[in-house]
Amino acid sequence: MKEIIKERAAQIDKALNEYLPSRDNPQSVIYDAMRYSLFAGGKRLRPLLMLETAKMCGGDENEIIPFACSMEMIHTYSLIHDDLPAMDNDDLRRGKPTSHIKFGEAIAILAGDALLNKAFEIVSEYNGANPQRTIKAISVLANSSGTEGMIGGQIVDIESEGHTISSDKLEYLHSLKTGAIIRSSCVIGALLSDATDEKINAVDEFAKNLGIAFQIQDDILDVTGTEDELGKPIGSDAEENKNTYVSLFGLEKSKELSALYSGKAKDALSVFGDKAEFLSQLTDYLINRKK
Ligand code: GRG
Repeated sequence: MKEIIKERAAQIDKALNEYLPSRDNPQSVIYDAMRYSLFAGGKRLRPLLMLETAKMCGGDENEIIPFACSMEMIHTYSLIHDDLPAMDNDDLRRGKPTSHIKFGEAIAILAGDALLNKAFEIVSEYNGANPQRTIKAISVLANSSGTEGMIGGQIVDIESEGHTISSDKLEYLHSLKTGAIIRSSCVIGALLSDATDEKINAVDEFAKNLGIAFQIQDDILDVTGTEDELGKPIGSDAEENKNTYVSLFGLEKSKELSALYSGKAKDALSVFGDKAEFLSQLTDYLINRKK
């Protein structure tokens, strides 16, 4: 498992490096800032999910590297902006000073914006075998990172700070903030592999539950992890009065919930038989992760 994760990360890193070289021009600092956050050591989980879903659906995962890179750029942009003083005001991310600490706020904002633009530039130039599916995949990418997806979840999160919300609202918040691009990573992998609607729906159900399980583990790690392991401060959720699975349900119940959702995720893969082995194992690996 760890070997495959490492190999996939190296494959993505190589492609990202080609898509985003340093440049010697008057605005060179923007490439430096984009690369700084992009290569700060993320797990490359979303590209991994996209590529492995494509493989499970019988597609050629190497064909969809551009989409996988775009997804990682969008994810990285969201982290840069999330760390800004106007949002979470964090100084450390992926074990390194956050973008605004290193480059200042203006460049950090622009680096996030530029990563988002670059992501859509890359996929709009994609020349896949099925143009209709490509357009659909671009629409899924845009939707999941926008107001009905990640940005929507971030809004609900910001507006929920400082008061306790219901468990339904917490699930709604996380299914958008964290879940939406995990879901679209998998759905795009299926779409671009010409999967049937039945298989796309199964993949969607898998990813929906995985996203929640992943977030619960993230909340657990914010309490039980170490700054060294996580590469970011721990206890920040409680400090910022954030609603989390741990604050709402406590640690033990959160662990049970994470097992429940990951079980549902794995069940959704049954239609794929043996081909689902890797994603099923990855689900267990992610809910037991330490970082
Ligand atoms: C600012 C538009 C905007 C959105 C911000 C995704 C997000 C919304 C904020 C990031 C903060 C956070 C803790 C989100 C929960 C999702 C999550 C666990 C992100 C971290 O993903 P990993 O663990 O990170 O895959 P790496 O660094 O490994 O890529």
